[in-house]
Amino acid sequence: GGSASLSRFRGALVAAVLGDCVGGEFEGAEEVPMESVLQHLNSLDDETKGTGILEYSDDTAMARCVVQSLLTRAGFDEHDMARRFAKEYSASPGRGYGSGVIQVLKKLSSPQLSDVYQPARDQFNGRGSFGNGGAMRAAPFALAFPDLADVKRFARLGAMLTHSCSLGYNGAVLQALAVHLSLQGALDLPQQFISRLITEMEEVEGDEVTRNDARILKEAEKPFCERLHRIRDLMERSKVSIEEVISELGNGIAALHSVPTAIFCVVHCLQPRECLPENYGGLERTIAYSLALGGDTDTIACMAGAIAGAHYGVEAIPQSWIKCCEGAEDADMNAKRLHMLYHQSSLGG
Ligand code: F2R
Ligand code: MG
Ligand code: MG
Repeated sequence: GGSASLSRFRGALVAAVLGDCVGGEFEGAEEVPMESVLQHLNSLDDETKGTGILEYSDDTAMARCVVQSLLTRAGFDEHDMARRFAKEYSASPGRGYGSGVIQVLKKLSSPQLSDVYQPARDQFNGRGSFGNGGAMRAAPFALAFPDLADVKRFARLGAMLTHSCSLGYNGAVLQALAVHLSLQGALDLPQQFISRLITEMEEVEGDEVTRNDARILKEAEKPFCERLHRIRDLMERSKVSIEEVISELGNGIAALHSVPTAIFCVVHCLQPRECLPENYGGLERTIAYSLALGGDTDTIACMAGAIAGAHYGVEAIPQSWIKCCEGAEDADMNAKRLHMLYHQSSLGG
């Protein structure tokens, strides 16, 4: 489809859910042979194997709250979004949430709470979380707001409801920016796509708070920019092993060790790769490659899925995969609603 087409919206939201559902199988695994990944994905095609429904985890549970809040309020409302996170957690606490964020979600359910950002600020002795929980649910901000400045502003605020460390919320901004650019067709020129992300993140990471957090955590002055430069270096190499990707970019639960990794998975899989089946299209390659990295596979595949889905569109997703994943059909319906909201806003509403 063309720039910001309905197919791209549906692709982004549905492929994010698929990444979460199929990635759950390997979350936390240190090594994941590609053979095991392909076996898992092939079993989704084979109705006789009766894989059953793959359940979504916290990644999708929270993204659904973001979507519902943005649609119901026709924009960002921090109180409404916080209330939805708390309600969702109390209804389904077993979705595999991060061990720290649970405290925030419990506090957010208190009717006495006036500042909805305070529980997140109290995390980790006041340092705030740098986990990828803000980034894993950031894609819907790119699907609700056509304006780049809005995407940055609201992805940041939405993440800050649980993640007050700049290395957490800036990861959410980067993920939302990647989906925003991909929706516009920017992945047709992958080098320029990364350069644009660097330009935007130079500004995002240019503040005193980021510099301070980076210094305390012994990271580069602009940590996400530095990782984007590493992606550019990896893209220039003719061969890159999975071990090198893990050592350069990471596969962990921190936003810094997973958002750039998800972006790399997408750009790396724009072309056919030796380690992946020839009959796979780009979206299937991206999901398979994300799982083969091991570590935080549900979240990396979810974030890579959103960016790749926005590029390839919903037609690139195998129907058999959609049928196996809890919440995929809901995501498809919600993508249509977000598409309407986005195009209403771009008319100046
Ligand atoms: N939690 C998981 N997976 C682990 C086990 C799940 C398993 N399926 C099960 O059911 O047992 N996955 C989900 O968590 C990630 C998102 O986490 P989020 O929302 O960022 O949580 P949190 O607790 O804020 O941060 C995660 C961990 O990072 C470390 N951390 C964060 N900030 C820190 C800081 N300032 N100082 C020290 N450590 C910090 C802590 O270990 C946190 O617990 C996704 O993968 C999602 O799928
Ligand atoms: Mg999860
Ligand atoms: Mg995860």
